[in-house]
Amino acid sequence: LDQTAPHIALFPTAGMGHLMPFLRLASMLATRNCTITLITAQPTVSAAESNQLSRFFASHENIRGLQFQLLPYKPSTDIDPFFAQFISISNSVHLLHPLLSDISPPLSAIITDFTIASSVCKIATDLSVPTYILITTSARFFSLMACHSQLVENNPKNGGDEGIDSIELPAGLAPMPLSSIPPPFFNPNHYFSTIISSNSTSFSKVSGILVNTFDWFESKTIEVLNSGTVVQDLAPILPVGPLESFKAEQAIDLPWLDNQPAKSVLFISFGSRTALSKDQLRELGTGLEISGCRFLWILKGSEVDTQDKEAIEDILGESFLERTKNKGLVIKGWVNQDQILAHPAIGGFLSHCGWNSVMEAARLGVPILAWPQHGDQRVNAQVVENAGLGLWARDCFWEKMLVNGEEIAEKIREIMRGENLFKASEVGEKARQAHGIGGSSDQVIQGIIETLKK
Ligand code: BUP
Repeated sequence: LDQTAPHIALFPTAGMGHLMPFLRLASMLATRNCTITLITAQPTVSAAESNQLSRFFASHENIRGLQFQLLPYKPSTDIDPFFAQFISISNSVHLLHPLLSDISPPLSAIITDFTIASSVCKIATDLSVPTYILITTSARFFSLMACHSQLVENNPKNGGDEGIDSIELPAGLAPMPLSSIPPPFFNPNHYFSTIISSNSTSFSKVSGILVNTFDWFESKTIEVLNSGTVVQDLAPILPVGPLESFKAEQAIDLPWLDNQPAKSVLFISFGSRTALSKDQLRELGTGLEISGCRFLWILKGSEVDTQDKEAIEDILGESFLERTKNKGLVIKGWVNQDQILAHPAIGGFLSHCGWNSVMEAARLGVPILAWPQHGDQRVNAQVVENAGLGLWARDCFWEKMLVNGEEIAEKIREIMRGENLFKASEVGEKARQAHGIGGSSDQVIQGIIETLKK
């Protein structure tokens, strides 16, 4: 046993988009001989989270779980259940102090999700333990969060500046199209905004800000953030991505996919928390049919999986399934996305651009057809396009309420026509270099471990 090996506690919050990168980081640090405690807030919001946690602990006997029972919390207004969980965890976090003060061996650091960073930072300071944040979105979206208070103060919408189409960001950061910024960002009373404002104060107090991205992919943004000119005393930005999947991420068993030609299938998923309207789902079905393209579609009917009860045929219609049975497969429920993206039959990914999905596609060199919906997704879609990983058809996949099947078909054909339009395989090569031995992200992770060795 390495006596100097650090003991690191990781504390994710709610939603698979926040949980997955924490599990991947925990697994990776454990393979590098760190002692790992994973704090899990109970109860979880979705079944996907509790199932994933069970699988993770079953396959990582060396990682300790610390179940953290939350105090009851009833939000006064109707809010997103995942946001409610962020607040509930923050409200309960003081109860963590006694659980962590006695832990053995003593903690070397806590890595927390951004959404609870301020409260965790307070506890960690009391325990004399350094805090790190793991950011689960792009460095580009992080730069917006870092400048949140300045941007809200100078809110161009408040000033009535009609016609403004992009806003200036501080010191060397590229201007941001106003339409890419989610409207709740500018509303100081909205939970989206209060979660950012109450936690961004910790950016100057923590020892480092890990981001699931890699130098090559977002080099300019990372460089500017680390130049010290954006926010005073901003902790160092530490790109550690793309985080790799761990061995027990449920194997896929899809004989249909195994029988499809190489790079012929479009994979479709809008992530774990985004459900398109029923009308839009049907138009997407029409688009797939018109395109004639093979597809594997993970269908999601409601925001939280435990409420997702409707059968596939009730959403898309029996006749659609019958007509497309030789071309495509529609699945409801959890599948291992990372393994699907790694399958040789997959040639493109129609994605909402949740950041984990983007990093998985980057690591596996799969071109993305971006159809962002809300939150950070439009900013992420722009990063995808700038890096050459894919296409964001703004005019089509955005401006209108309902995108019709004809338009969707055209974009699907465009992305599936071939990699020569994009440089997805080059991106994959750069991503593999970054997390391979001696690569930029590998060096950052090794540097953090060395710093934490006693
Ligand atoms: Br759905 C689904 N299987 O069936 P994102 C998702 N995932 O492995 P989101 C599966 O969950 P936020 C499924 O590979 C990714 O690691 C997927 O995270 C995995 O989007 C993660 O892509 C989903 O960031 O989260 O769920 O919308 O809103 O937090 O970005």
